Amino acid sequence: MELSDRTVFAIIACMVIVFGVGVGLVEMHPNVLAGPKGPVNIELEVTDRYYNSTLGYQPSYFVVVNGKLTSSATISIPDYTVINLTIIDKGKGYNPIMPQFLNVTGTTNGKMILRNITGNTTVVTSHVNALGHSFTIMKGSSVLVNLPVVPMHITNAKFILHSGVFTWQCEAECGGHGNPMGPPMGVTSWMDGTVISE
Ligand SMILES: [Cu+2]
Repeated sequence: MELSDRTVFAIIACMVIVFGVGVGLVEMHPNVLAGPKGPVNIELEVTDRYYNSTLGYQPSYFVVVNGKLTSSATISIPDYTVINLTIIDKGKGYNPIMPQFLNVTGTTNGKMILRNITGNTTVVTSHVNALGHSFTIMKGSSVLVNLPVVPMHITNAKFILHSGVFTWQCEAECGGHGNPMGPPMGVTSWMDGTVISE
């Protein structure tokens, strides 16, 4: 069987493309081919802290490091790694939110584990009926990960991020004193910040 010039050209072109994609993947990140690393545990806590004399105490996200509450302004996580995220909401208040943020988005199994803070109820779910806050990771205007955070509950879910600088924010109307879209909504290290995945 003789292959026509055109067929030979097509085969060579395919080989070049496959080789190029392979090199591209390896150069992009070794874990793309090797599979994600992890899991790496990240723990967040939502609890009240003093905002100012007008608003008094308001809910705020913290990163828990060795049992201590630290700033949530920048949350650094390893890329291409399974992140095992736990969020404990010590607040008691429920807040309005756009309905899509009642859903779990972007986790490895599309679900999260929701445990009562006292540990006596645990459910695996992709939706809640009401929440206090959301932990929402955005790339521009698109949602990468959304976790509904329920008062007096512990939220736990796994997700993987590619390399990049993203934003995190709470989408609930949790602003204080008759201004639900006001502070601490949109305030860095309270209900808003950066996620660096590298
Ligand atoms: Cu909030």
